[in-house]
Amino acid sequence: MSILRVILGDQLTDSISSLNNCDKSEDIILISEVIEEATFIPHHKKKLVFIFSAMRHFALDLKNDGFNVIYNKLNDPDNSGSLTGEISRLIKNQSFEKIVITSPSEFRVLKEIESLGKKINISIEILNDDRYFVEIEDFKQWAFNRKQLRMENFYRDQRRKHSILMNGIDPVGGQWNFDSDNRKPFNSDLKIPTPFTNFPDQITQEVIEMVTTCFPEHFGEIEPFIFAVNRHQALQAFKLFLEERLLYFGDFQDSMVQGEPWMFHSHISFYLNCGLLLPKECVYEVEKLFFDGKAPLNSVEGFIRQILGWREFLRGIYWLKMPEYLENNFFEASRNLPQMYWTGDTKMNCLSQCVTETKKNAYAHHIQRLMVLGNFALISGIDPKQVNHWFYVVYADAYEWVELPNVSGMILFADGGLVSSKPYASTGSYINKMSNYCENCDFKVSIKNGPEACPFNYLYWDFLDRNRLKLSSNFRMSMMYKTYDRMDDSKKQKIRDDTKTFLNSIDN
Ligand code: FAD
Ligand code: DLZ
Ligand code: SF4
Repeated sequence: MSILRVILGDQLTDSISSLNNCDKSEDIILISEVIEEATFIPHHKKKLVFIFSAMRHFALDLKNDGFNVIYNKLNDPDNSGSLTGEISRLIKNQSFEKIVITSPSEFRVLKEIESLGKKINISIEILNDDRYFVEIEDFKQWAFNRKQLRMENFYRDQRRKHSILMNGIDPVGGQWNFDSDNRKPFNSDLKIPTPFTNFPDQITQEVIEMVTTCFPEHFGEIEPFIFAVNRHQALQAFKLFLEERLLYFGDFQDSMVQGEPWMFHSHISFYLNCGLLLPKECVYEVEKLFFDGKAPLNSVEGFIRQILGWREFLRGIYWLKMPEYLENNFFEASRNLPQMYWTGDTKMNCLSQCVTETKKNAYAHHIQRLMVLGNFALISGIDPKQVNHWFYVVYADAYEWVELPNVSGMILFADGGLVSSKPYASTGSYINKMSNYCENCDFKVSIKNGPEACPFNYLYWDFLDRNRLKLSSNFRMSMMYKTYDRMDDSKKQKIRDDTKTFLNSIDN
């Protein structure tokens, strides 16, 4: 009897474990577009176009390769609307020996599949997702009995284990981490290359029409749609990064430039997260370029750390701590997310730029997410659930397993320090150092108080003051508390007053 092999929208690779030993003459592959996955979180329109188009292209590639694929489109009249509904619909009419699926990347979907398994008479085999460097069980063992879970220790262990950028037992270049070389402010003489651009083919155009009709209320702009939508194109996009951007990736990793959303980043997170690219191939390719003398170590190490280090570490944290991780709110923050996160309508130029670019591209690079959008949400005390919702909605690379630990762990410190040793909070001076946003802002980054002052400047100190009980024992914060304590009372009062006035103004 044949096996039913289910492939989800973020498992779009023919090396996915659910296709292992697939009998092309017997087995059936099921891929389904469903309204539930598109709306349980109202994804950015561009993300919807990307996922549905990539799913359709992948199904076509499998068919051309001789697999038996059943592809259910979103607007098929019999579509049940949910992933488990589509599996149930098929097994009603056809007998299978068993169902095989690679473990879903999100807790919610895993639980749905497990609960379907309890209701039906066919067994469901849930296989490990072996696209990652680290299996979930191995992460749990690594974490077991450790006092602190730190990315840097995890990353070094993975470098040793997989022998990546190693010289025997030592890291290549004598250092594990070249971050101190990777904080150069942008040099305006440099030309930033144009991003990989793929024009929509007929399949993508049909999807664009469908998304425009079915999801008019969703956030974001569809056009221009330039993403790769199949493996071949995603490999081209990655190659372009290696040829044109990797050289400066490290140097300008933390820079932000007005009107330059793509900088020297790779723009491959969408492809990695849905399966069009594989993390291992990207890491090994970049490592090879270093050993061949074709790429500098600070760029290569920085890039590899993001994937082998941060990406794998945060996935481990997600599976270690779900579902409780959803409830974290260390600072008991409760402010509503201001409307400007949706509209970009604010006099704060840095925020306005980052939101506007996010709306247009379904992308913002890391430092925009961390030090502008994240930093503001942290220091103004916005409810973590609302911040998570926003970050989940707006980016084409957003999946809960990677979005949630970045937001609740890295930016909001809502997990009380599981992911970060201290909150990534800063005044406007960091944004001014790493960007040219302040040159075009109505606020003045050099002014600390009053209506002209950069809001980050007082919000930062008010955040420290408000959360003294929770933060002052953190030795990495002690310098900042000493600085605050040296301020006279009238200065402290100004900080409180400015914060109150400003936050009231954005609430209204
Ligand atoms: P590059 O800068 O070129 O980095 C290369 C790759 O490293 C990325 O493609 C990505 O796969 C990986 N990477 C880098 N940083 C991280 C990180 N912190 N966590 C996990 N992987 C990382 N990344 C997502 O893939 N999905 C998300 O939903 C997401 N949400 C985020 C939310 C916040 C608040 C923050 C601060 C970061 C978030 N990130 C997320 C991480 C990071 O910002 C994006 O992976 C990166 O901006 C994607 O662009 P890129 O491909 O050009 O990355
Ligand atoms: C993101 C997404 C969207 C928008 N739509 C679908 C879909 O219709 N069918 C599907 O199989 N997957 C979709 N996905 C990706 C899933 O949300 C993703 O596979 C789960 O989040 C993994 O747990
Ligand atoms: Fe942002 Fe402040 Fe600079 Fe304006 S002055 S761009 S609000 S950091």
